[in-house]
Amino acid sequence: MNKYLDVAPEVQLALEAKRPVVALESTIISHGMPYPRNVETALLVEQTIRDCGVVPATVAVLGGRLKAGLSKEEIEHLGKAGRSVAKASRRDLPALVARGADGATTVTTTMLIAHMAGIQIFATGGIGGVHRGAETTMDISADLEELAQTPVMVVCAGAKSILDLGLTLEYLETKGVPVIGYGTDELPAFYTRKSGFGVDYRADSPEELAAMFNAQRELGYKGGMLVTNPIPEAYAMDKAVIDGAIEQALRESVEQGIKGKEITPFLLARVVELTGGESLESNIRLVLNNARLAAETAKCVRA
Ligand code: PSU
Ligand code: MN
Repeated sequence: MNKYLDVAPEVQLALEAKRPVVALESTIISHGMPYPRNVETALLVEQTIRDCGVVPATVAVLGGRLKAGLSKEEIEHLGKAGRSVAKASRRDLPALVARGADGATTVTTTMLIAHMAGIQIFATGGIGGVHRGAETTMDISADLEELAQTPVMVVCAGAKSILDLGLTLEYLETKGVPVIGYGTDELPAFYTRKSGFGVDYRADSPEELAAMFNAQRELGYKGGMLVTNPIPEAYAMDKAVIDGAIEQALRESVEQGIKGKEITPFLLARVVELTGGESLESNIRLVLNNARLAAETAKCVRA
């Protein structure tokens, strides 16, 4: 066990008994949604996982400790702190740990800490990827590198078109990360069910997803697997509405000179504002949908 890691007792008991656990990230709480919906959603996601008979482990850095499994109070603290909490990617952990500081974990650091704790499955909303214009900015999310080197299954709703989805898929292919569509041959685009880009493989049940992941582990791969689960039809957004909001948010980010780690949180928040909160409802629904799929899959994955 890493000396900086604290695994919550409930999570530790489940892991020791080889019962299923699903990890959850905390940047989605602090930087991905406004308070208090972020806290309500984080708790509802945990409850959804429990209702499937699986133990949730929300991940964060608190007082310099890497936490796998948070209390309600700790989730409330991160939700209230919002964007004032550090967004913690791989390069941030050494300083946060050394300083005893707090950090909200991205997909990258949630995978990293989940793996340290022995958790194999992680559910979230969307992942980071290759940004539009990356051929000049070199803005490529560390999430893709983590998928290349850490053996955790990430269940998401695809990627938002704030990213270049085609280049994101190319990057994942180069890194040898399998991209699986759940019940679809097409990469979902987060708010909408289709992107126009194909996935590598399709799986139609949690058992099938787990079989692919078990095989990947037993082949000795070091990297992870990306499962893309389309938003339920009833909550999908109108493509023209969401595309318009994303285009405007991207224009404003350029005009305002937003850079580095601020770009993704800026775009996420602007898209919510520009759609008058409609995108927030979709976002919550798709996260719950991913939590359910991750929990059902975790039950079939070999411990
Ligand atoms: N994309 C989303 N929602 C999110 C994020 C990305 O649709 O909440 C968050 C995740 O925590 C992800 C991080 O890991 O942003 C990626 O940030 P960056 O692009 O700076 O790597
Ligand atoms: Mn970036």
